[in-house]
Amino acid sequence: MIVKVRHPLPRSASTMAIMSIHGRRTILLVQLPIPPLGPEPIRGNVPLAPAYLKLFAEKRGLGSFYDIEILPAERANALGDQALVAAIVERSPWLVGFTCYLWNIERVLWIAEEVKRRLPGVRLVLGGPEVTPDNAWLLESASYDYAVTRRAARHRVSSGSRPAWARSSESTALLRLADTDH
Ligand code: B12
Repeated sequence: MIVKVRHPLPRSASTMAIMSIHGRRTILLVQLPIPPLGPEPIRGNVPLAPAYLKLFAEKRGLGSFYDIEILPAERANALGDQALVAAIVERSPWLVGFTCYLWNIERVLWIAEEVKRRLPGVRLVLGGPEVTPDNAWLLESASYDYAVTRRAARHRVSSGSRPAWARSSESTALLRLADTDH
C-alpha cells in the first residue's frame, strides 16, 4: 500500500514561516448530535473529542498557523442539514474534521458530500468511534478524503482512486494532515 504523508512532523522553521505569511488556514471540527425526534432541545452531545483535538494540536504549536475552530454546540445541535452545510461553508475551512458516532455517521456523510460540492478544495476528515478498520461500509464511501481509525491507529490518505494507509495515532493524524502540502 502506498503511504502518502508528504511532510512528517515537524516542519522546518522556514516552511512554517512561509505558511504564516499567507495567513492561517481554518480547520473546523464538527460533532453532530443524535437527530432529535421532536422540537425538544438536544442533550448529551458534548464536543469533547473536538475540544481534545484542538487543545492537542495547539499544544503542538499548530495554533500559530491554523485557526482551529469547533462548530459551537448551540449551532451543531440546533441547525438542520442545509443550515449546517451553510454554517460550515461560510467559514471557508481548509479542512473539516467530523467526529463520527453510530447516530450521526449517515448525516455526516451527506453533509460532507454537500460541503465538498460547494467547496471542492476542502479536505474532509472522519474520526471517532465509528471509524474502525472493520467498517467497510464507511471506509469504502467516497464522501470524504481521510479517515482516522481508532483501533489500528491508522489513517487513510486518498491518492486519486487509490486509498493508502499510514501508521499514526488518532491525534497526531490530524497534525499530519494539517502538515500535508497541497
Ligand atoms: C463521555 C461519553 C458519553 C457522554 C458524553 C458524550 C459526548 N461526548 O457527547 C454521555 C454520558 C452524554 C454519553 C451518552 C451516550 N453515549 Co457515550 N460515551 C462516552 C465515552 C465514555 C467517552 C467519549 C469521549 O468524549 N471521550 C473523550 C474524547 C476526547 O475521546 P474520543 O471520543 O475517543 O475521541 C478520540 C478519537 O475517537 C478520535 N477522534 C474523535 N473525533 C475525531 C475527529 C477527527 C477528525 C479525528 C482525526 C479524530 C477524532 O480522536 C479523539 C482523541 O484521541 C465513550 C466510550 C469511550 N471510552 O470512548 C462513550 C461512547 C462514545 N458512547 C456511546 C454511546 C452509544 C452513547 C449513547 C447512545 C448511550 C445511550 N444508549 O444513551 C449516549 C448518546 C450520546 C448523545 N450524543 O446523545 C458509544 C458510541 C458508539 C459508536 N460507535 O458511535 C461509545 C463509544 C461507548 C461504546 N463503546 O459503546 N456518552
